[in-house]
Amino acid sequence: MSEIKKIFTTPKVRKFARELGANLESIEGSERKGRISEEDVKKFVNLQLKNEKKINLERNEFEHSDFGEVEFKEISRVKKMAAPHLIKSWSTIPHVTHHEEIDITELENFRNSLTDQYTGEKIKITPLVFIMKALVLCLKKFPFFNSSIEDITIGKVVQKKYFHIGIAVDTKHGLMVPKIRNVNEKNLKSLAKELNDVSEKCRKLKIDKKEFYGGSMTISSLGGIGGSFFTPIINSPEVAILGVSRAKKKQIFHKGKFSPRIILPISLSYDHRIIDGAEAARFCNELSENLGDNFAYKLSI
Ligand code: CAO
Repeated sequence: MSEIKKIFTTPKVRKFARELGANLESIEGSERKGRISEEDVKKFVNLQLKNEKKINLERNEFEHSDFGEVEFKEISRVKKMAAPHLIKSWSTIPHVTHHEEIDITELENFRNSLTDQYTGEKIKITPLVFIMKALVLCLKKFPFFNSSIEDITIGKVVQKKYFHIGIAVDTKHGLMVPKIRNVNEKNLKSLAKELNDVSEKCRKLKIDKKEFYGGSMTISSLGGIGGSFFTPIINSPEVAILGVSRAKKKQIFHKGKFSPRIILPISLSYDHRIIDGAEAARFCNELSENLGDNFAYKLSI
C-alpha cells in the first residue's frame, strides 16, 4: 500500500486550493519541509490550465470542414454555465456506479389506483415522488450520503441534518437541478405539486439561482423517457446521485413461481473517497426495501 502523503500548509492556503479545485496531495511544496505556499498552488493551477489548453490544441489538429460540409452552432447559456461544473465533478470525484433492479409492483398498483375521493378523477403522482420519500429514509440511515467533503486532506466532511433533494430537470435551455426542500416534512401530494411547480419555473427560466444550491443528494430521472441504467455524474459538492430509469414489466421468479412484476432500474453513483462499495450496496438494498411490497408502512402512507 502506498504511504499517505503528509501535507504541510496553512488553513488559508487549504481554503485557497479548495476554492480553485486544486488537490493539495498533487502539489509539491517549495518551502521548508515541503510546506505548500499560495504561490505553489497558483503555479500548479497554471500548469494544469496550460496542459488543458495543450490537449485542446491537439484535438484541433484538423478542421472538420476538410471532410465535408459543417455548420457552427452555439450551445445554450445554461449548458455553457454548467460545463465547468460538470468537468470539475467528473475529473475530481472518483465515481463508482452501482446498479440495481427494484420490484415496485405493489407501489405501482397503489399509485395507479389513486383517485380523488370527491371527483373520482385519477390523481397524478409519478414514481419519482415516492422515490424522493424513499431516498430520504436511506439518507437518514446512511448519513454519509448526505454529506459534503470539507477537506479531504485532513479527512473532514460536513454532515447535513436537512433533506433537500435535487431534481435534474430537462429543459429546452439545458439541464437544471433545483432543490426540493425538507422532503421529510412533506406528503406525496404536496411534493408532487412542488415538483411540478419547480420544473415549470425552470422551463420558463423563472427560477432563482439560490434554488440550485444547498442539496443533500440529487435524483436524475429518465423514467419518463426511457432506458435501463446509466452512469449519472455526481453534482458536486454532493457525494452521491441516484439515476432512475424506466420501470418495465418483467417475468420474475417471485414467491416460488414466475410472475409478471414491475421492475425499476436504478443507478447510484457515489464518491469512492468517502463511500465504500459495500455501503453503496446496503444503501440500494434499503432503497429496495423502502419501495418494495412494504412501501406503505416504510413511507408511512
Ligand atoms: N418508470 C416508468 N414510468 C415513469 C417513470 C419510471 N421510472 N418515471 C416517470 N414515469 C412516467 C410518469 O408516471 C408519467 O406517466 P404519465 O404520462 O402516464 O402520467 C410519464 O412517465 C412522464 O413523467 P415526467 O417525466 O413528466 O415526470 P417525473 O415526475 O417522472 O419527472 C422531471 C419530472 C422534472 C424529473 C422530468 O420531467 C425530467 O425533466 N426528466 C429528465 C431529467 C434528465 O434529463 N436527467 C438526466 C440528467 S443527466 O444526468
